Amino acid sequence: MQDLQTFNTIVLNQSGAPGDYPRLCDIYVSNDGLNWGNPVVTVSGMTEDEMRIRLPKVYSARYVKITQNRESNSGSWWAINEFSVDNVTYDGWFAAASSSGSGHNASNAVDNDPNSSWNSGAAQTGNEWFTVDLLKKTTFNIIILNQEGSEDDYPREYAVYGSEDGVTWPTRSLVTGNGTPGKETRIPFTRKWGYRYLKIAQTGQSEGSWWSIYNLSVEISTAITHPETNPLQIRYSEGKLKIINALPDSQLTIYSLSGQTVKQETNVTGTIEVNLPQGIYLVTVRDKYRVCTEKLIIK
Ligand SMILES: [Ca+2]
Repeated sequence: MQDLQTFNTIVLNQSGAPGDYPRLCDIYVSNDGLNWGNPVVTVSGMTEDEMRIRLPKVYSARYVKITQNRESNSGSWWAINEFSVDNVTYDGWFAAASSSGSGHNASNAVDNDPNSSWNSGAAQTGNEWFTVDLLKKTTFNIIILNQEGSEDDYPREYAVYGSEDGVTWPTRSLVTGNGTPGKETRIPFTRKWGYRYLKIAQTGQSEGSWWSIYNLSVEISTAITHPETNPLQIRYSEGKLKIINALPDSQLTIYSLSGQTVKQETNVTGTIEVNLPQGIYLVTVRDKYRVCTEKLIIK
């Protein structure tokens, strides 16, 4: 660009050939045009007149390189009518990902639109990551990954990292766990953390499922103060089950030894009367975060 430019957005105008958008591209910036380092962002294109590509932060650089990394199914070329950079003020969070499916950029997971989504564009191998810039240091004790439109695309295993600058990430994670099939994966923490930058690494494998996020949010939830220090417990005495530390919406199921459900109740807290014939049963109580199973012997 001949001189140093300050920018956080790259604009690719392709209005002359909207179908000739880059299917998947890596963007690099450099001060000398020789040393490029790692891509600052990876995005997938769409048929549109102009692609505005948001970078993870404001860069001061003279050189920009864009590599196009995916074959077009329709035999399209790649066209740019006009290239420019811009430095604009953003309100929303910034998100980036290790890869993106066509039309499913990382920004779709932080746009507050329940219908738009990011996905990894490929089956989970354990090497995916998703980063979010919350724009300021933010306190949270739960991360919620909404995956409502693709309920099987939950992260099989995850590790969450926090960073002060979005560049240096600690080797030690804040938490690890398994995602949940269904509408959302809730990632609870045993204490409150404050970070501006978050990274969720997907460390499990799935043969068929991609990883999708429709909406990512962080919250402080008073309902989950330290689930690990207040473990879910089940006790039985004289015809009554006592459920300890259950959260609202928890569900109790009693199974016979052959696996049949003999009793089911929702919103269990406190004490529950059990009127079952003599025998051995399994009792399970589950809430949003935990499952507790105990053997129940009725004499
Ligand atoms: Ca969305």
